Amino acid sequence: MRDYKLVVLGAGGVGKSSLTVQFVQGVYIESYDPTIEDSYTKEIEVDGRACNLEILDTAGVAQFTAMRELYIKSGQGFILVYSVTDKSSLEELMAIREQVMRIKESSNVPMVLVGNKCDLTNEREVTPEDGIEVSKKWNRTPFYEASAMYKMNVEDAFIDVVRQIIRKEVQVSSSGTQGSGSHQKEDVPAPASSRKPSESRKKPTPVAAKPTPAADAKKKKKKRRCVIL
Ligand SMILES: Nc1nc2c(ncn2[C@@H]2O[C@H](COP(=O)(O)OP(=O)(O)OP(=O)(O)O)[C@@H](O)[C@H]2O)c(=O)[nH]1
Ligand SMILES: [Mg+2]
Repeated sequence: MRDYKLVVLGAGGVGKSSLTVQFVQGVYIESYDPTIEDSYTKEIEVDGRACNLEILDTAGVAQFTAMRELYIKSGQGFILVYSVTDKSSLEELMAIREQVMRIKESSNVPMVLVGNKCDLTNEREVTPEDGIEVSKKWNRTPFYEASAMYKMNVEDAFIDVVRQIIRKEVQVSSSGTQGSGSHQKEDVPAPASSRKPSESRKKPTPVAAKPTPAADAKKKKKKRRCVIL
C-alpha cells in the first residue's frame, strides 16, 4: 500500500470541500462552512495498485491561506478548483499554480484543473472553452468540469492526479537506476522569478485526452476529460 498526499486548492466557496467529501464519503454538503483545514484519508485501487490517499482540503478564504505554502510542500498531487460561476476564481488559480511550481521547484507537478458547479448552467461565467484554454496554457494539465452536487467527474479528477503521481514514480525509478537514490527531483526546475508557466517543456498532447501511460494497461478508462453541459 502506497501513501499519496493530495492537496485541494482554490478560491473560497468554489466547492473544494464538497468535491473532497463527495469523493471520500460519497455525500454532498449543501451548506457552506468555510474551511480552515481538513484532512481526509481514503483507500482506493488505481490501475491495480492499492493506494492510501491523504487529502488535504485547504482554506480558500484569504485569512487562512498563509498555510498554503506548507501544504504545497508536503503534497504530491494537486487539485486546482475553480467555480464555473465565478470567473475570478479561475484567475486566482494562476497565482496558485505559480506558487505550486515555485515551491515544488518543478513545472512538472501532478495536477488537475477542475471547473466545479457545472450544474449551475444559468449562473455560468466560465465556458468549457475557457477551461480548455487554461489547460492548454498549463502544458495540457488535465481538465475536468465537475459537479460535486451531482457527483460528476469527481472520482475521475482525483484518480487522474493519483495516476500522474504513480506515473512519475515509475519514471523516476526507471530513469534513476544509475543515480544516487534521488527522491523526487524534477527534470525542469521552474525558476521562481520566471512567470511563464507554459514555456517549460512537455508533451504535445491534446487537452481533452492527455495520455496516462500508467493507465495504458487499463485501456478501458474512458477518455472524457470535461463535461460540456
Ligand atoms: N450547485 C452546486 N453547488 C455546489 C457545488 N459544489 C459546492 N457547492 C456549494 O458551494 C458552497 C461552497 O462549497 P464548499 O465546498 O464549502 O467550498 P470551498 O471551496 O470548500 O470553500 P472554502 O472552504 O471557504 O474555501 C456550498 O454551499 C456548496 O453546497 C456544485 O457542484 N454545485
Ligand atoms: Mg472548504
